[in-house]
Amino acid sequence: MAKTVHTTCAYCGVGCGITAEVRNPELHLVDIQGNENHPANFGRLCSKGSALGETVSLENRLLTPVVDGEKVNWNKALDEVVSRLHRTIKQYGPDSVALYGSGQLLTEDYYVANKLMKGFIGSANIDTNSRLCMASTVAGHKRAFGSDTVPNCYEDLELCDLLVLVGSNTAWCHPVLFQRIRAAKQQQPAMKVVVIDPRKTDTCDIADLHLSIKSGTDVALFAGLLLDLSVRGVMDADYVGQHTTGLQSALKAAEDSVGSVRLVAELCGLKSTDVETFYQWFARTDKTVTAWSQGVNQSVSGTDKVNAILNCHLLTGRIGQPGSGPLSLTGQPNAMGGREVGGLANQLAAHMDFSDMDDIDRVRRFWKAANMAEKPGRTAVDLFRSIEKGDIKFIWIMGTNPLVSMPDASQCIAALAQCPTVVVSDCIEKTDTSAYADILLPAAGWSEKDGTVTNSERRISRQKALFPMSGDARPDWWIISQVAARLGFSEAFDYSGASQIFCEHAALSGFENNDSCKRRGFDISALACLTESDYDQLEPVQWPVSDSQLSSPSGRKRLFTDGIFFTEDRRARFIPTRFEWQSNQTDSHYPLLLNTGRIRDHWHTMTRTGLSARLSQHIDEPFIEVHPEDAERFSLKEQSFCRVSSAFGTAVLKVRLTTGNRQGTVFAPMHWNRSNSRSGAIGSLVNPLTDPFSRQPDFKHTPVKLEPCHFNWHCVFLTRKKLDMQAFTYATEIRMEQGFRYELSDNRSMIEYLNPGEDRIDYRDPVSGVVHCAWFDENVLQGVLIAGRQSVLCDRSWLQKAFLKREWTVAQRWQLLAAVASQGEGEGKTVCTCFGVGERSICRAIVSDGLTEPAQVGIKLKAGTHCGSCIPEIGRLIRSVN
Ligand SMILES: Nc1nc2c(c(=O)[nH]1)N[C@H]1C(S)=C(S)[C@@H](COP(=O)(O)OP(=O)(O)OC[C@H]3O[C@@H](n4cnc5c(=O)[nH]c(N)nc54)[C@H](O)[C@@H]3O)O[C@H]1N2
Ligand SMILES: Nc1nc2c(c(=O)[nH]1)N[C@H]1C(S)=C(S)[C@@H](COP(=O)(O)OP(=O)(O)OC[C@H]3O[C@@H](n4cnc5c(=O)[nH]c(N)nc54)[C@H](O)[C@@H]3O)O[C@H]1N2
Ligand code: SF4
Ligand SMILES: [Mo]
Repeated sequence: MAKTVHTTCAYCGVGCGITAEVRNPELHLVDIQGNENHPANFGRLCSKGSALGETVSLENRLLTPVVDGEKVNWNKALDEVVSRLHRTIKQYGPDSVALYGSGQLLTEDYYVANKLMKGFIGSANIDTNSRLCMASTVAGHKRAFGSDTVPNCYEDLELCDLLVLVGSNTAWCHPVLFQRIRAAKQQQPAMKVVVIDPRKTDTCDIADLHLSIKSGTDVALFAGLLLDLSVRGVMDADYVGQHTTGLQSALKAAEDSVGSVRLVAELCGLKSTDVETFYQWFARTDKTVTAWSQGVNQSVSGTDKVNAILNCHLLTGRIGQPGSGPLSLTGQPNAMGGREVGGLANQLAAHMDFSDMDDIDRVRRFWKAANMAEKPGRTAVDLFRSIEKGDIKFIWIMGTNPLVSMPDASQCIAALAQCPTVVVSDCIEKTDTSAYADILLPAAGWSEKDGTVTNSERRISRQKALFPMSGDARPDWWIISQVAARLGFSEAFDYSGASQIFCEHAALSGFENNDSCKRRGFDISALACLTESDYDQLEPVQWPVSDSQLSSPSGRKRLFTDGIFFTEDRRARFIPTRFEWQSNQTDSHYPLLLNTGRIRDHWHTMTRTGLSARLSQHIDEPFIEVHPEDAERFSLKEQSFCRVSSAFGTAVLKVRLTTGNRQGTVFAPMHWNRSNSRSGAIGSLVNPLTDPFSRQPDFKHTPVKLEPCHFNWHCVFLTRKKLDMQAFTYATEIRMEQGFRYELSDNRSMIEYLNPGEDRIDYRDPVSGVVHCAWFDENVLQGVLIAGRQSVLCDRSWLQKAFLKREWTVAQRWQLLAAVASQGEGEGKTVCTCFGVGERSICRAIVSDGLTEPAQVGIKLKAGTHCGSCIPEIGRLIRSVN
């Protein structure tokens, strides 16, 4: 009998509810469906969520602790962590120790990690990958509202009449919200969507206006909007008068730096008429939601971008109202939970700060802290610099893969290589970061863990275990508590389970949180006394959840509806934002700007989505998107190789031409790394500048140069066994259902490194250098190799499917050797991941049946009818074919 478990998706900050049917817990067999009752998704899931069942195998799992390369038991591993920690603190003090965590830890893990560092080790050197993700929004919210509080909720994306999406590729990165928006727009065609992004992404599929803004200039656009609204007299004067301060200086700053619509258009590289249209729509639409993500946050002016947006909402009183307000779209499943526990180095805990001695004292008393930190710690980029300088001698990395995801990643590699102690807690054994670990600790992963996460609309949901923990893997909170106990703090870390930690966190949120102290926004004290079974049955709820006057016992959709904020005078602040260039600029050496970000079917550094064959087919190799005119300037062609270099590092990537990018800007995905690609990791190129307020890195803005790069040997190699790619200059590993595909290129034939089997059929042409080769074991296909001096053109998806086939006739072997699919068999590149429908099948159907709408393609082939993420791409195929 299958067991049904209601849990939450492992991936993005939408926080979709999942109904999992566990078919076999030992074999990790599970069917994943969207939970129809979960208020984030109402049954929907995207391609990544739907494929979760394919990523919970034991492949590449870290299942035992490892110390200095030796597998050991937990006792030994924990003793080693503690003795090295002790030694470091004794010799160099608590600030020589750091913890680098993640928005993918559960709230309970995060709470315990923060408590150990700030309350018991006595250093605030605990930062997290949320610094790379949400720090600018946190800083912007705090400057404007006095607290890091998201005022609005998902429903507002459906209720609004104007939706402004700034620096957000919602279609690929928050796909279920994108589906909700699309459905709302279909119901209410008058609703307008504006997309502000230098790239024409799939999100533009629903855009009425796309502002292809010059990278990094959003402050000018929104400062201009503030000015324009005030000139038009579109201002809620009562609201501004009663609930805000600082308007005049914000207007003055806007006037000084942007002045007129014409100047805004010039600064932002936009048409004046488009800017005018956007300003008009914003001015006349009361129900306006502005939602943003990394195009705003990951910038040297990220915090100012956030405040420039918030200023416009404050001026119009559009905050926390149905269908109107600002809504930051968080990235990770628990980035918000991390903000709530205070997991950033400049936060203390539960919306309390180091800037307030009363807060420090309050947390000290609540935790009965032995060594309370009293000042902020080091933030991510600074932290890795301090490791290299030798100021930090012990780092514990938990739930993040910084050697791929940090800017100037080569610097981070150098730092870890010489750090005396590197501890890594991960559920995956081989990652770019784990390669530098002295101690590896096996963490339980999604599907084995139990706890809570908070999504972008402040909704706390339960994540639950589907299977027993594998091998020696343990939850992160357990690992941290064991270390704490061995350090002598057993009383404060004597947790029996996640629910006990959650209750303590909830109690801290309500501790001395009333009007006689400074009231704090984050208050879930009504959940402080949950029993274990209450906790197990906890329904998704939006904080605050408290019995006190400000909140309500069953949570709240919207905040600041009454115009009361968390600043001392209870008024929101307008923040003067001036447009100034602070990023690195292009010059004759590095004439183009590198923008980096995400693709539809992969998650970050691919440690989990890279395990799914289905998710690996939509975009199978690292690439660089280049505008055709830039390509011509630098002698590049579609699918040619390109060396991309910045002042910090180099990558070799395949070119994809697109007119969607602004000229002068190129885009590369962040996902590929040294474990699955020889030259596709982009982190080493990204400049390490950070925003002065939030210290969030400028991931979207690095000057680079492009040079053509030629290889005279190319090969596609499909095999059931993993290949060591070290010998190759260009190599990418792609997961297929029955093994791996490798795309290889070099300057000489590398066939000697590839190992065809004995039972082999060969075709070799010494004149052209072409080699085709397939080998079998008892008539079961083991490998295929196709190499030559030109890049290999063949249908990869068809070759991959050949590995599923059992019996091979002689004729079929020949057909395989020729690598030519017979008519009607070739699917081409996967477009619809859910049903495995390829580009060629879709084009054939469009032509043969004269299809003109994605919905018709759906009826014919099912493509686009499950998660809907591929609908924009199907639309593009229809337009290109017809
Ligand atoms: N498929 C998938 N989904 C994910 C993730 C994933 O790895 N894969 N990760 C999750 C996480 S942690 C995060 S943080 C989110 C990120 O979600 P998004 O922020 O939506 O994703 P990105 O691709 O990083 O960047 C968004 C867009 O910002 C644009 N941009 C760049 N510079 C500027 C600028 O100066 N101004 C403006 N207005 N736009 C600019 C880029 O062109 C890009 O299209 O996605 C989450 N969802
Ligand atoms: N160039 C460029 N770089 C970027 C960005 C960008 O836009 N461009 N975006 C930045 C952003 S917004 C983000 S959020 C980061 C993300 O970057 P990372 O956090 O480095 O990426 P992940 O691959 O999600 O890493 C999570 C790690 O935790 C492991 N893991 C998963 N679950 C658990 C668990 O329960 N416990 C433990 N201990 N480990 C676990 C995974 O196997 C994986 O190794 O990347 C940043 N880097
Ligand atoms: S949108 Fe996709 S990745 Fe994000 S939570 Fe929902 S199913 Fe998971
Ligand atoms: Mo993120």
